[in-house]
Amino acid sequence: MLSKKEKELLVIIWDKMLPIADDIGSEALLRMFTTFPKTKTYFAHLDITPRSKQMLSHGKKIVHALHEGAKNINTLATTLAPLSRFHAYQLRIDPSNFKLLSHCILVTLACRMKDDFTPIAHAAMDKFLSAFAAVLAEKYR
Ligand code: HNI
Repeated sequence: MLSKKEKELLVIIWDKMLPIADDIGSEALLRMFTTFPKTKTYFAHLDITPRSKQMLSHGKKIVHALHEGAKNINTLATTLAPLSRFHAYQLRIDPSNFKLLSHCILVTLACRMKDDFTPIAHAAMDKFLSAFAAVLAEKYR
């Protein structure tokens, strides 16, 4: 469970990331593809070389979705239902992959935020990403 303070901190962090959403998102994707190569199979139709146009634009979409999630954290399941359905029924992403990308997002933020990535921020973000991933996996039942 996220406390009120943690929820507020998450909105502050994601607000700050919005102007560099394409950087953050594409770095997280690159980390996922490098560290967990099987995830590349879902992106065979895109150019996944570092900082390609498609990597930047897809990365941006991911960060915008996370930002929306942080702003609507009390209604995460309803807010993310369309995105969950899309990943489950259209894209058919194995839900175990959500944890892998979550981890790569966390590492990316740790690198980018430097001293602002406090233990408090780390814990709040970890809880948020776990909740987000769990909701994305919800439509698979
Ligand atoms: Ni995901 C499309 C957000 C995890 C594979 N993904 C999207 C879109 C958003 C998004 C937003 C664009 C939707 C649209 O066009 O309507 N994805 C997220 C988020 C997470 C996530 C926030 C986790 C935190 N996606 C994953 C994972 C995989 C994945 C783990 C596979 C390993 N996603 C895709 C693919 C697409 C996609 C593939 C379609 C890309 C395209 O442009 O064709």
